[in-house]
Amino acid sequence: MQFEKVLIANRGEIALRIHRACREMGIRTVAVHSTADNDAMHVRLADEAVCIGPPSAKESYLNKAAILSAATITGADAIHPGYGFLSENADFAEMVEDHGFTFIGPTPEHIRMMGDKITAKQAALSVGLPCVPGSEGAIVSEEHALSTAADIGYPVLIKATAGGGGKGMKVARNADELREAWSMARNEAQAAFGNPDVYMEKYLQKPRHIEMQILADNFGNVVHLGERDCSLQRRHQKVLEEAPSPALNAQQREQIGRTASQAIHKLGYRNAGTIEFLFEDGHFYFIEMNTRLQVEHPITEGITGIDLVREQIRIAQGAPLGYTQDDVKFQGHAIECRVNAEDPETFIPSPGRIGDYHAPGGLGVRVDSALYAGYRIPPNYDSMIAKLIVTGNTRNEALMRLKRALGEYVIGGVKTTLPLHLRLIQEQDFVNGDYDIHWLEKLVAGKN
Ligand code: MV4
Repeated sequence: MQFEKVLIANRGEIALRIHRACREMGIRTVAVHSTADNDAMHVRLADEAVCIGPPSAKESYLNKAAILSAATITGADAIHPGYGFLSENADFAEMVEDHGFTFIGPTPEHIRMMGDKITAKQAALSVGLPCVPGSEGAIVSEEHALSTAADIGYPVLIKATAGGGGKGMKVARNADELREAWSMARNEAQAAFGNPDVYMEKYLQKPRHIEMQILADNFGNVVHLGERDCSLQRRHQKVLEEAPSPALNAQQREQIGRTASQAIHKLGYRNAGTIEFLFEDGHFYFIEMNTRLQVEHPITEGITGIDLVREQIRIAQGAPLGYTQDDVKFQGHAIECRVNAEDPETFIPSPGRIGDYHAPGGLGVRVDSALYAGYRIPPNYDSMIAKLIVTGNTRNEALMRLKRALGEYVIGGVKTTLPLHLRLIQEQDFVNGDYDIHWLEKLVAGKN
């Protein structure tokens, strides 16, 4: 089925990204927006726009009924959820389909399976993905916690099954710490997610975060689009991502790509997805799977030339992939900097009116942003205001280009994390590709 009209259930740069793919495919677009976003660029660019509620995300971009109503009154064929908001909400995906629209993404069953980190890990194990040693399912008692830790060895990590993204994790280095960590993790998980279930893994001390992008159609065809290294994070927020990972050799890359594709095939998964691994001492360990388009998808587009949103839409329309793994050619290196409206030292959000605005350009430079001069960044949403993506034939070329492009970027009127990026890319460890998941945290704290 060819879509004539797609509703974009998101805002900001990702709403523009989806709109652009639709436009190039001859598909009309419907924007939805809160009253805080009346002047937002995604509203201006779309063919139609529907106001779905007040500024608070809960009453607008998370308002399932309002979004479904907007799809109904505009006669949309399909809904693209973007990332964040309702993108990994299985109930929403189900409602979308129940109302006769196509959800541009995986099935509600796969979203649900991967949303619960215990069932995700059980599924991963069942399809041959290497996992971090740990509990088989939930930890049901303090005694169970202690006996499991004795089996796998300290340090251990307690994670919330409803968590993900680092919320509700507790490290324990001995039995005393574990007794405390177990009850604290349960209480926090109950408070944060309404689900107290936790599980346990061996705590890996210095891993990198490497994730595999995959695409799967409805006919069992699966390709992987290589890995992204997302180790540069602060408080579980990614700051800079690159592809390929400077830490992998060709054989490791080939092996994890094949393993990931086979797993996705066995799961019967469809559409775009990302398998997250920790990588330490030459070994991969599955941690989670993301069932959405990710913020950092442009670096994968940069090294493969494949338009991920276009592929998501084609797959949702029921088209076969039309190419095999051998047809996917990897070329060069890509780096993405997330630019946030935040103080670069304290990371306190800095919403407000954009004054001067000048985005960099030139060969190998891409800026995904919904900013414009005079735009007022509302205080109600995520502080990411732009992504600067550069590509080069080599990592060094990409780095030089990134430095050049960061220097050109002018965003007046608000504080941004551009200075943090300029500093980060001058660091010798970063230039050498020598970093783990804790490196940026230490740099920001002045401890490197
Ligand atoms: C881990 C880990 C060490 N060992 N699991 C944090 C976010 C969530 N997605 C998984 N996380 C981690 N899981 C084991 N067994 C360390 C982290 C972690 C982390 C992972 C990726 C990127 C940044 C991180 C920062 C702190 C901790």
